[in-house]
Amino acid sequence: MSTARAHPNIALIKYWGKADDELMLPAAPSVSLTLDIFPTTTTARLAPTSHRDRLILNGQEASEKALARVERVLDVIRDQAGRSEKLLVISDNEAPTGAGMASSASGFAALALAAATEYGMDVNTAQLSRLARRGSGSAARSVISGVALWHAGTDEESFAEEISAPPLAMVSVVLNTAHKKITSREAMVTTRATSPYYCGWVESTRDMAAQMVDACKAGDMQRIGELTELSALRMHALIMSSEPPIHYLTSASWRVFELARTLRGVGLDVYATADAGPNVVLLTRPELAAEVARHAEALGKVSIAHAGNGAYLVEEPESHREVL
Ligand code: 2P0
Repeated sequence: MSTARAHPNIALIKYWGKADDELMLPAAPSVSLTLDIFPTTTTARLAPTSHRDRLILNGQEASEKALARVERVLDVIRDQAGRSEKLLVISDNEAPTGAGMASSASGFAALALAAATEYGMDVNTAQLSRLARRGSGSAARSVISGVALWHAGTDEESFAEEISAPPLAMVSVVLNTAHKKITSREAMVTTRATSPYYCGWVESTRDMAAQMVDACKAGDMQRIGELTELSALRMHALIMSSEPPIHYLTSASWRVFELARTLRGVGLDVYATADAGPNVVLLTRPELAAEVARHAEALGKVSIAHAGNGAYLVEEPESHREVL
């Protein structure tokens, strides 16, 4: 059996829209920070006598929908490995429910490494990133440690790689809002099909990603922060311009964006970003994280994260051995 671990990532330059829905190719590059909190640990074991893969997620037999998504990725891996045996997959997420951290990025990054290893493949990080991408676009980035640039382009070209960056911290602010969730995948399709701003978004994201790489390499915290907030605001403006409109940010979210502006007003490097939901994440310097968290505590439940490792192999946990 083979066990791998991976962590969630938060995009500094957002991915929103695919160029190819089947190959999971993004319309534009994106840049993210892999975090050091809420890992997913996934064990894969060959099940040569089974006719179907099996998935146990957080101790429970997974839904047909979740299993089908995993099977699609495993089929790609089997094809490349020249293998046909099915797998038993056991996966556990440490993100508490409602933590506002989607587990698909860490989940598919850990799955790709565990499964490729179990099939005897010797994959480098670029290959692994391409495989993880087939499960969820953002998973391509969770394979990578620290700051990752995920390239757009062809199947071969579209993988994430590490880029040099200064130390960064993120303070996630989970807001207490009941919110009807439209999945990113569905919302991306609606946006692409209906927003008149979509082409502008894709073009400006190419430009922001290039600027972000330069700012990271130069260690320019202010520019990294400005671009991070700009990309998030442009993405949400784009999403709101879909027909029918899609709203992820709430008045509580905007209060956290306001807090970032207020703190910048007193000279602190604090910038806000948000994904496909109401929760907001504050990007800052590691030495400011505790202070930023104190300021944000009144607005939501805070957790502090720093740069984390990409996907790596670990010993299988006792709980997985019991299932096996
Ligand atoms: C991101 N998001 O760059 C953007 C910002 C959400 C908002 O990547 O369809 O779960 O599986 O490729 O990766 C979430 O979308 O979508 C995402 P699929 P995914 O982090």
